[in-house]
Amino acid sequence: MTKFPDGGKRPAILAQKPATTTPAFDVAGLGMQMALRQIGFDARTSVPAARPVAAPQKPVPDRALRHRDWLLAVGERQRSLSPIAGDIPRMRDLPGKDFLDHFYAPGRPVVMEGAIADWPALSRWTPDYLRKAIGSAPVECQVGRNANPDYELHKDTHKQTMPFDRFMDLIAPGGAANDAYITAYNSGANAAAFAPLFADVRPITPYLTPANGMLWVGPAGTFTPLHFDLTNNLLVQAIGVKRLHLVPPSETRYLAHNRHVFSDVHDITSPDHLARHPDARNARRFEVELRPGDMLYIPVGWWHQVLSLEFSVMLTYTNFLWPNDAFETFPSQ
Ligand SMILES: O=C(O)CCC(=O)C(=O)O
Repeated sequence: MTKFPDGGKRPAILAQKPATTTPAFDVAGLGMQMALRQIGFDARTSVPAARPVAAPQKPVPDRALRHRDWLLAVGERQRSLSPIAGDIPRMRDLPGKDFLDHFYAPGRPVVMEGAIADWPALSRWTPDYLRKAIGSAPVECQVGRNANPDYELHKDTHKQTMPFDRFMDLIAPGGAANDAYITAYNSGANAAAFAPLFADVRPITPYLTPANGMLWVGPAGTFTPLHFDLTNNLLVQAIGVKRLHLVPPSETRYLAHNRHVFSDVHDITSPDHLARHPDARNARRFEVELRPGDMLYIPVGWWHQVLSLEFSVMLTYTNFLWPNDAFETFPSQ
């Protein structure tokens, strides 16, 4: 913890990469906070309602689009000057107010290390425990993904329902790898089967309203290709390690974005994919390892791809304390 001149305690920022020395947590600067106080602004009491997002009535001219891309590129380069604004920091004990001010509202990702260290799930959710708790209750999962390079775009065609213990047999070591995965997309159908597991989790009160998360269960080797979400998302890692690559929305022009929320560059780390989409080499990207107990905030519009390095159980949440309705105005055409 870093003690600040106003007596407030703020969490220390942790190094994203061991080689980088990171400064004490001075987000947005005390100077800015003092200036805001001088004009009577107190973030603790004033969280303004989100302004509506209006779609333009006429097509946006090419010139305006070129200016927009220029401005996005300049902004990203400017952010890269700062290890806080321009990186994905790893934090501990991040109060809700600091999360809102420095990450949720500005739309910057952050890892919150050890944020769910007190959840019984972390020690309990072994494959054996899950088999006992859920048994042969029917669960919906995504299956047959190996046969279709666009398994995420066509996710409806990969839905299948089977007893949970059969799913666990399917993904046992040496088994399905990326072929079978229980994802958030299946969570509506799986609420009853997974209900016993929610005795092992705790509410995340600084950031979320009370609601169950959406469960992702899969073996080492599941891969979710490069895409962005239409909501702000909180990824909460209970079991296993996942490796994510994130790309800021400002880099979209490099990512062959032709279909819905997906990039034609499925894997931005793959030499083959980069050879097919050489522009993607120019995109600024960040690697994040999410370990048991960690949470990652991914703001709406941030590209990400996710690889499970081990058997993994993760939850995702979108029920933030603050507005999260960007999907309502997404221009899908
Ligand atoms: O963990 C995964 O495989 C994908 C998670 C993800 O992309 C998401 O929640 O948007």
